[in-house]
Amino acid sequence: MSTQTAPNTTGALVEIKHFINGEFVAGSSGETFDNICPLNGEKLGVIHKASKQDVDAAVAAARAAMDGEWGRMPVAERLKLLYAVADEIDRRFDDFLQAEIADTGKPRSLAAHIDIPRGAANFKVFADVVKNEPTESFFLETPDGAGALNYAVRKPKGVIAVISPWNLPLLLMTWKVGPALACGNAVVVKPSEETPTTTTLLGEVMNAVGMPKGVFNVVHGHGPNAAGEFLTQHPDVDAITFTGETRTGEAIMKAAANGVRDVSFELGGKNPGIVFADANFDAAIEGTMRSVFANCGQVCLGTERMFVERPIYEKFVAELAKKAKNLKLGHYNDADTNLGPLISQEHRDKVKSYYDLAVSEGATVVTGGGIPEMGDLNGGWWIEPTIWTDLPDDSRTVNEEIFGPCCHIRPFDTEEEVIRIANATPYGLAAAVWTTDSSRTHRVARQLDAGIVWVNSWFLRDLRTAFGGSKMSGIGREGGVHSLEFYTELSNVCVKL
Ligand code: NAD
Ligand code: 6OD
Repeated sequence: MSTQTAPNTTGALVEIKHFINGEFVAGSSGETFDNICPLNGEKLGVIHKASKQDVDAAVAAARAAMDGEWGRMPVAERLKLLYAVADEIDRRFDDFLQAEIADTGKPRSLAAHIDIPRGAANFKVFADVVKNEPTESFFLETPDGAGALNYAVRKPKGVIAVISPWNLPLLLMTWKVGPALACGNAVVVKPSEETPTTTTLLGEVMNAVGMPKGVFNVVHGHGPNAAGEFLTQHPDVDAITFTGETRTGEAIMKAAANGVRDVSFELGGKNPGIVFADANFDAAIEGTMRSVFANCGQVCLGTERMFVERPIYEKFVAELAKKAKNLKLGHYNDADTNLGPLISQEHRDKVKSYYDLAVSEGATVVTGGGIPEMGDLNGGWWIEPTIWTDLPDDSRTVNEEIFGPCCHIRPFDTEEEVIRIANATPYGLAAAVWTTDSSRTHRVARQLDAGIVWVNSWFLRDLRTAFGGSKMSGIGREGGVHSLEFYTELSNVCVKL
């Protein structure tokens, strides 16, 4: 077996090791598990499992980096390293692309337009944010009448644990590592056990640009009673940033309570898409095709609950179904592939169980609902794009996050009604509203319980804006200066004059 960390372009099996203190190292226990390609179920290689001892070594390396050269490095020099990381990801674009599509099965065109460019942008944008951070100071009369100069110093928090999911592996991991490093922290990353390769490749990038040892570390393995839990429970981790399921967030929050560590959580969603009769119909259909089916529905911001105003309801259902039936499932290298497989057998079983549940809850299956025949690719985790109607508001299918290429479409009659049902969920991540009435835009958007409301678009991102969820969809906001709030500690200095 090849011990390379580079992606599987030759058909050779790849051994994914931990990256600790600037070196690729095998796990101390010698235990590994298989990395499987979701496209066809073939083995891509093996992944080392981190023991407690491996996690200790990674955290110790990060702490040493904070106490050493990295902790003392002038900001301008630190930011130069981040720009170099972005450039090196761009230079190795094809390696990252191949690694990401092999781990996830997603279409090459999707990863080439979204995942990999964002991997580089996440370093560049947050270096820019730190470079342009305004400085402020206040000269005030204090309450006792004496003058004082107050100013605040932003300091890195220290060692940050980054726990990331499998749906947009490089994008979501660098979305946290970029600002963490820009602010001067050191990180230990635990990528999803399903998608370890691009995070590992980033270790090669760090070495290539001369990043000091220990600033970026990676440990591999599963969550409970494994690498994820060893990391979040580690007493020398100062803060934890996590993207993943709400249930996992609850477990990590308990771990973070030991030692009162700060958390930033981006969790699950069951997001509404709302289409008013005055919307640009074609744009709403096009946008909904993306918000329901992009990445095979494995996007936390996806709109699994669609609400369409009654005058255009029948036409909308028919047109969306027509387009969904035309989606091409296939190999990531085929230029006309729209949808890849789901990430794993376990996830396919979960999504399929919701397809079956929908039927037992009384759904009309407008299209899909099954497992497609994929010929040579039958060993992969395929599922049909699916649309339901006629489910009751309290059915599990329309209340629980499925994370697959599916949606339920329900008609509505009034603005008040749709706002009420859209908000009737324990989640509060995102919403998409389609209307050409500008007053309605603002009236509806501000009443929706969501961290992000897109109007006449979906997943249109400006990385300087606040991103995060309310209710059970998360804690905190990241993006632009909001990331600085989490990745730094503000210390106020008060000088009596
Ligand atoms: P997951 O919660 O199963 O796993 C995410 C990560 O947490 C993985 O690295 C996993 O190994 C680790 N983990 C699991 N249990 C752990 C534990 N007890 N302690 C420490 N680490 C643990 O999520 P997933 O299945 O990888 O991702 C899909 C979920 O992520 C969906 O619910 C989706 O909505 C959510 N998500 C949210 C956002 C957002 O921005 N809000 C973005 C992407 C995905
Ligand atoms: O674009 C982002 O920064 C982001 N965090 C996207 C999340 C997508 C969820 O699947």
